[in-house]
Amino acid sequence: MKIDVVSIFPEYLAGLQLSLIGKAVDQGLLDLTVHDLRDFTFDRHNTVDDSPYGGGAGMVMKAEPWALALENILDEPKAAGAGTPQKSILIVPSPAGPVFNQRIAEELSEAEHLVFACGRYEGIDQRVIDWSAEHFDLRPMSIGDYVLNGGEVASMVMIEAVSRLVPGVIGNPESLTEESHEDGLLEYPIYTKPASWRGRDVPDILLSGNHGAIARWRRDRRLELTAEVRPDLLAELQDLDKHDRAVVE
Ligand code: 6GU
Repeated sequence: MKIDVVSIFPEYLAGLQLSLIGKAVDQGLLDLTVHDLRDFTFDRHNTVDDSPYGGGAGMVMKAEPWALALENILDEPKAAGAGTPQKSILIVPSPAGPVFNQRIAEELSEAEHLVFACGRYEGIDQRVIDWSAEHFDLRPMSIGDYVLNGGEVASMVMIEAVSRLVPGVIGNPESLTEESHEDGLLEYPIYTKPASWRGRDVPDILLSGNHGAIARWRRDRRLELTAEVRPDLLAELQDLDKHDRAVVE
């Protein structure tokens, strides 16, 4: 998967070189490039913003540097995949987008090319957003109902959630299926040695060796926890059997 990020703070994205994502880049599983929007300005001050037409507080990111940066990305050669090439997906982090979730992460993990346009200030001139829809599969995307200063942190959140689903990025693919949000339930509590710690014991059943009983116990804890802290997730689930329903009620 090719991932391009455009930002006026490319250093912000440096964290992506660490840990699993960094390793995936080193291994060639991800081709990740961070571009500095100011490289696409030609005035002495490398201006990327200006005051809003119609007045109002704050500044607006100018259209032309964005168009040049995005055209530069589209002009770069891409690895030839099988069949007809997919349109590059342009993700524009914005509190005014649909809210990113695990389903969307799964969908995006199958894309050949993702581009993240990190806006700052009050946002980007609408005309370059409209223009981009003619060249990209345009996806405005929020990461939750709160306000951030710019799209960098939101992009890192989405890149991490998507990249770990790309085949090979996580060593043990089983760890992907046994996770919160993967099937709509939160994860069960986990324990490691010692079996007794500061007067707190690991639940007996986990030491029993009875794998069926352990699986049932874990599912029950997941159902209980989800009912307690995220009843909204539970309401969306269709496949609860009679036993599941008894645990939740
Ligand atoms: Cl994606 N961007 C910004 N700037 N703020 C946000 C957001 C994104 N998601 C929630 N708040």
